[in-house]
Amino acid sequence: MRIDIITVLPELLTSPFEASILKRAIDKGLVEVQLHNLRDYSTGSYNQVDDYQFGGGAGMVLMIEPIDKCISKLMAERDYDEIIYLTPDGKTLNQQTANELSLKKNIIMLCGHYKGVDQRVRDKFITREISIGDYVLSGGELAAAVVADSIIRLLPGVLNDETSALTDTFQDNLLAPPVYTRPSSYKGMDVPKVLLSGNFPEIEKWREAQALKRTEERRPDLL
Ligand code: 6GU
Repeated sequence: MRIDIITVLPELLTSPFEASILKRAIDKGLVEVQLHNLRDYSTGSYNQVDDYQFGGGAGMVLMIEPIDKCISKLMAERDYDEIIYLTPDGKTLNQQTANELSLKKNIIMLCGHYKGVDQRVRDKFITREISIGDYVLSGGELAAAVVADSIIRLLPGVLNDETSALTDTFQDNLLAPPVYTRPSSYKGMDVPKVLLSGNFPEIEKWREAQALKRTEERRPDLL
């Protein structure tokens, strides 16, 4: 898979891909992530990528021309399955969308900024608009990192234990059960006995019951 991210703040998007699971996925060649600085595609005199909105009103709008130049250059190099615009008025990201996107080959992500992008960019290029929740961020960069992380960890070979994404919270619309590690007793706090029993059918039954209980208590909307 290849992910191209178009942004006015590439420096906000370097560290997420330079550590831990995402770095390993890139090092193993399972995914390629390329950052594109929109300013490199500006046309005007002083690297301009945004301008005042027609009709008046506060806030700058990302201009169509640099975005068109950047996206058109990428599209001339390969076919893209999705061109995603990160925006608080998009569809809220969930595990199903992450699963779907993890099956794609080439994806462009465009990070919004200020008041957003010229609507004509959305009309002409964008295949999907994604938000990461009902709150406002300063720009789409952190959202792009979240979406990329949710996709990349699902690619075959990225997680150590291939099955572990299958037991994630949300993969079956249930929250994950509690987990424990050594010591089995700490300052009077004991690990549930069943987990130490070695009785795997019983352990599985306990985990399912705990997952259901947790979901009923915390996220009844998922049931
Ligand atoms: Cl994708 N962008 C911005 N600016 N704010 C957000 C968001 C995206 N998702 C939630 N809040």
